[in-house]
Amino acid sequence: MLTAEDKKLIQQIWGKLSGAEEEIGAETLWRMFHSYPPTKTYFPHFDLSQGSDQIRAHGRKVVAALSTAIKNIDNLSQALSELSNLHAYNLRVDPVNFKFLAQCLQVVLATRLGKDYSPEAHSAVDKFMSGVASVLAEKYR
Ligand code: ZNH
Repeated sequence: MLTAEDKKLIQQIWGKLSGAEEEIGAETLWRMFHSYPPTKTYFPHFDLSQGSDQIRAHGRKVVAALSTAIKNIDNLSQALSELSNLHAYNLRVDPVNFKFLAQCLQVVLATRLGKDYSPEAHSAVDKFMSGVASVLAEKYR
């Protein structure tokens, strides 16, 4: 699925984000809530205003989980197994939403990185996020 070149690009892109994880996560979530309002229904207990403490904290967690996934890119199922349980059994997030989050992350990365976000990097991140989404969705029945 991911080529060696894809993996390299993902690592490079991620390297450029270090220090900005919380901001990127928060921006991604905020975009998701506004571009795809039904996603808000999973967060009735959150203050969803832009830059709220809860959005920032959750954004940080989501990006940290993606960083873990990148470190274990050849073994996503195992690396994300607990998160997969959480999303399938506890949170029951409809898997369609994983695509929305991935979309919003792409937009945030493109806006921040500009030219550095080459079509090749876009494609690599797209494949990576699809891989993460399939793992997060693999326990659904
Ligand atoms: Zn999720 C949670 C990740 C998607 C919804 N998440 C969570 C967490 C993490 C994550 C890390 C935390 C956990 C703990 O704390 O332990 N996610 C993630 C990722 C992804 C996701 C990586 C992709 C890629 N989610 C998602 C979506 C949704 C969600 C799409 C919907 C829309 N999550 C969620 C919720 C929660 C979570 C609701 C819980 C929150 C709180 O805090 O409450």
